[in-house]
Amino acid sequence: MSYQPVPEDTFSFGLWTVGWQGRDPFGDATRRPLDPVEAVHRLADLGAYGVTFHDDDLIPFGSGDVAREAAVKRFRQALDATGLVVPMATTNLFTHPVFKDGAFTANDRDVRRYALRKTLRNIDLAAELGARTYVAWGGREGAESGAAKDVRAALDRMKEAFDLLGQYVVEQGYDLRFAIEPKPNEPRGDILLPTVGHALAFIERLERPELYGVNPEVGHEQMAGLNVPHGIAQALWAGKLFHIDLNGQSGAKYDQDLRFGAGDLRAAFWLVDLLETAGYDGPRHFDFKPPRTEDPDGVWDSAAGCMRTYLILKERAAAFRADPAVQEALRASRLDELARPTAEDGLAALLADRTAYESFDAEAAAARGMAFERLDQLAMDHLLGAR
Ligand SMILES: [Mn+2]
Repeated sequence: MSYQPVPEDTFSFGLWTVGWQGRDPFGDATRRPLDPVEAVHRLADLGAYGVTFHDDDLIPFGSGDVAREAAVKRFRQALDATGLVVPMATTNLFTHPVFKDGAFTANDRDVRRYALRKTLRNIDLAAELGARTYVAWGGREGAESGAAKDVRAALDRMKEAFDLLGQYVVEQGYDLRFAIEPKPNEPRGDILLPTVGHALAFIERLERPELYGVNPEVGHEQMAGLNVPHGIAQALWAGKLFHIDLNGQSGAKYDQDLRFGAGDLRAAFWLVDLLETAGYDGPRHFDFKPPRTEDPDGVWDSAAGCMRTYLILKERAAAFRADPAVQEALRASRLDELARPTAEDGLAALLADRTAYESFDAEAAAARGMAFERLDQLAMDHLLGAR
């Protein structure tokens, strides 16, 4: 197997990923700026199919209309030349100091109105470039101290913002859905909608819930100590996995944005297994940061590594599922029983069934082993290439 990515693999990258200059809270940039046009060409050469952007990645903050049109024109020419598509776009509502207290939930009303207009403007560009998903990461929607944010009022303002954005895409006739990206903390001490579960519950309070899903990021869930494949599975179960940010993270610490598969490799294996078997048909989008130790060659090695690891894990997961010993082990662990409804005979039949309670032998059932260790070792054997 060559593990050479092709456009059919639907791998996409943000301009801000390969374009990250390595500036962190303790150190200056270690790399020169990357021209978005060069990024498009290099990603196409590596086998990616799509490129995504924040408005400010493509059009520097504060650009006038002429500079804006020129930047978009060059970008569009690069897309046409390479065949790369723009599956998703998003708004930068966190870098400029005006967003220091957030955007849609900033205490200052004029900042909130500005944030909405900035987003609406980029939604027009996203639609123009053919994007089908608009991601919203509320990077600074949060607080460092208790009285600074009335969370219930802030959630009212968040709902107001998303309802207005939804009204706009409907009125414009855009074929665009929103994907809310949860993150528990960083850069704010605590961020609103911190996990997939919070975001899913929030979406159900919106006026047009069908327009909104989630964009979970591997590392963000792990920062909260959560099991990523479980969170993604619930999003899929709810029909809400509109997009995904793949990267790597080593446990609950700062947002590392490692290349995909670095960090928790087991979680990456189960995540690929899930995405490839559950019918997820969106882009495989990488939101990572090539470490600031890397020169430009290292940046492209890091990007290529994201895709290569995904393809290796996809092959290993498929081999795991196809292995007769695994299928037998899955039966021994009674996964087929879990797939069967608990009371398809109905409530009355359940109440009438004496074997369900009166004569149920709890001690015998308790004595049955689940055989999960044998099953998991088979997975490890496949992951490590030993089967
Ligand atoms: Mn991240």
